[in-house]
Amino acid sequence: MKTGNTPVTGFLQPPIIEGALGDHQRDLAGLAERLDRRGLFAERAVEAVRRFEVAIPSWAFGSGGTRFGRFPLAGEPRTLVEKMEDASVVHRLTGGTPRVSLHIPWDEPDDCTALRQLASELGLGFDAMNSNTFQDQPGQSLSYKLGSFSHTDLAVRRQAIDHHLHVIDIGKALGAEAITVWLADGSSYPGQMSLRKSFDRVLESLRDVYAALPPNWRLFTEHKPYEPAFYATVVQDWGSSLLLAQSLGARAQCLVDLGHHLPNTNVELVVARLLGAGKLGGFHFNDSKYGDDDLTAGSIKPYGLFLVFHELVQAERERLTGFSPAYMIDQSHNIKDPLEDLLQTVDQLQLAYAKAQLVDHDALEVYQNTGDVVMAERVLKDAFETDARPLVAEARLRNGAALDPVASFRASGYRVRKAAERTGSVGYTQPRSL
Ligand code: LRH
Ligand code: MN
Repeated sequence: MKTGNTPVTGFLQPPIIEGALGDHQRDLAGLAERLDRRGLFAERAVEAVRRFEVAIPSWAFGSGGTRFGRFPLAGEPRTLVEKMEDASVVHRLTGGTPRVSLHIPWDEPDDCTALRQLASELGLGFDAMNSNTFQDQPGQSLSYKLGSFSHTDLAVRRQAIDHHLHVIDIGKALGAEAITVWLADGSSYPGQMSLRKSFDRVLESLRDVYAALPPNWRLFTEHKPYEPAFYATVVQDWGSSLLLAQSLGARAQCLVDLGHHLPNTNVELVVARLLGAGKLGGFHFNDSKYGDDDLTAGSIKPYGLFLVFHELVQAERERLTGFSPAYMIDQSHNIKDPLEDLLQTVDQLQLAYAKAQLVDHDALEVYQNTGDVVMAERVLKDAFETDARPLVAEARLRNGAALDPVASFRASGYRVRKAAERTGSVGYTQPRSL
């Protein structure tokens, strides 16, 4: 997580909504006075949100779709250049998304130098790269149908390793400093796959990728309980991911995709465990009701999202060793305008982070140490139930971004303009939501 305010440039001047500024200043003054009475500091929370940065996935600018269909949106980007244009709009309006996380080969650049140049003109950079051994590409010699790093055939594993080395090369050319490895590897029927040997083969293959990492790079392992494998996924849970990261070395860490947990899993506890092991590498933020639904962050379980950020803010305050999480979004937009969905998501992440800054940590420690359960819970609820939106709006304003990104986006007419400009079909394979 890079601190400091990345300058925001790009296409769009966030239109000021009539009267919004005055309302905002009154709301902020009222909140600051209330927080002051609770011995809390509005200013510190505003400055913390100003430094909060989250990366946008390159696969989330178009309308995703499910296996039951996709509903294209007029004006969705057709090329990687148009995706970067859209990424700069999200950064312009939120002030908090200075990097894009590319998925290869879905968004493989033809010319890395030109893309890097365009990105810097737009005030953007690149976050963790994403590999893809869960689909067979046209002309690929060996299939990943029965796995990639876990495949029993060394030639298939070799092909998958070479793909990761290729992704690292692209990332190096773009200035990225990490690679996220999510493997669809697994089985759908008992007996289909050796549960132990498949894991050993994954670790053996990852060692080759880890050995090829540039000195300043990190490797993130991403766990997922099921889909597309429906009986056993090789990297099924945080424990499997942690075993891999601990076996590989210091620059291997675990990435937590919030949607990759079975219903009722205590995700903030998973985060606390990985933090305690010094192995929390990053996040794929989203929300879900049932499975890996890739919904707008904070749309279903806002208190759960707050509790995750509570763990992160505590780690920040304690300057926990190895604490430098890569915050990224991973969503698929089936019914909302992808840009409005991303603007909502960034706003929800900024809000959860702001609320976590409002926890009275000293009081919480006292109540935890004295076993005062009710008061300890109330400390968290007081922060969560504080309407911290004026703090987030103020942070965006100070970053030159919009008080209300969705309202400004709509007022800008950007999508209407792009619908007129971006005629013709989408020029790249739009992933079905995964
Ligand atoms: C897998 C996943 C992974 C990405 C993909 C788009 O479900 O979360 O992080 O590669 O979605
Ligand atoms: Mn993910």
